[in-house]
Amino acid sequence: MQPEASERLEELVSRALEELENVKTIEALDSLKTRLLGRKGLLAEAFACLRTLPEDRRGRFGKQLNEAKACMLERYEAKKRQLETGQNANPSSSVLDVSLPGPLPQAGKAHPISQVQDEILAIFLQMGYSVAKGPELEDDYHNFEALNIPKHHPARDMQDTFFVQNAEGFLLRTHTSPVQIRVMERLGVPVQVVAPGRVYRRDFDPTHSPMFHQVEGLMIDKDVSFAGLIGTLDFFSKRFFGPDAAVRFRPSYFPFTEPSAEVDVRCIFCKGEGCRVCKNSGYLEVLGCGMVHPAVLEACRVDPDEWQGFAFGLGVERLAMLKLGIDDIRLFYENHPSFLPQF
Ligand code: 2NL
Repeated sequence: MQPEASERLEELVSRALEELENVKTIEALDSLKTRLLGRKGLLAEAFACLRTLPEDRRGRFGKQLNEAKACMLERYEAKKRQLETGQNANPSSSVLDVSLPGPLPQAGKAHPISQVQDEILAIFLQMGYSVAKGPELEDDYHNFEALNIPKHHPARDMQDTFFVQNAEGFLLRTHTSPVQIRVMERLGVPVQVVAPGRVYRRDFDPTHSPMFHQVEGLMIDKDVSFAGLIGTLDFFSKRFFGPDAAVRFRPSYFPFTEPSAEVDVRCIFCKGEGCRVCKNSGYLEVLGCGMVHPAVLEACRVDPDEWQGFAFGLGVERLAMLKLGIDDIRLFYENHPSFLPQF
């Protein structure tokens, strides 16, 4: 008889449990299982000892063997579940499953103003326009003088300007028209461009921001007419607001165009019935336009007897607010994480 059989079994179980605990892969776990619990495994050897024991001790040792087997099997099953669900990073916890996908990082996308600006540009690109860019820091000549707005002309008060301190004659552009002046200076005519970008005016309330975005368009060629302007902006409005959009031209004044017009689109909210957004007029003012003033052509060394053209300017924020149903321009600049993903 072996008095130490029971102690040896205890040692076997404790080593086995330790090995089961430390095993890292399902393959290793299964080969460990064979070594411990297989037909020729360590436990089977211990069972074989049973016959060598005196009869009066077999019962107790047999019970101990069965408990050892159950204990190892239970640890084996638990470890197997753990490895299969990838819980090995924290073996003491069966609650944490590190293989579960975490919260997805929020994907970035274009700002709603960029989205609307791109949408506007895409419509004009389809009509054959090219995109032109230019500096936001401009000089008095390109922002005003060349656009038929001489010094001390009251039209300069129409758009309160940010002047650059200690840099006489420099300012933040109040519109993107100077970009088109530069295009005509550099490339001459004919020309068909849209100029998107930031512009700056001293104005701040729920519908005005000191910085906003404009898209201006310019088409100069021989035989360009007001009819072409109407057709262009009607096409644009229907593409942008939908096929039901109807435009209306009202006489207006800009120093750089003659004749000038303001373009309204039939209210997209009430379909012209009259509502809060259109202040019961049934129409929404969306852009300004006109035939390019001969003085502007002359400033760019273009002969107005030979060439004519039209130009238009629209505010991206204004169109975005109408299209997206937003009533406060400041929402675009606060970049609140609950505002941006809605678009
Ligand atoms: C408005 C009105 C307008 C233009 C912009 C333009 C540019 C050149 C020559 C002549 Cl280079 N005109 N631009 C013309 C008419 C209106 O904008 O209310 N924009 C928000």
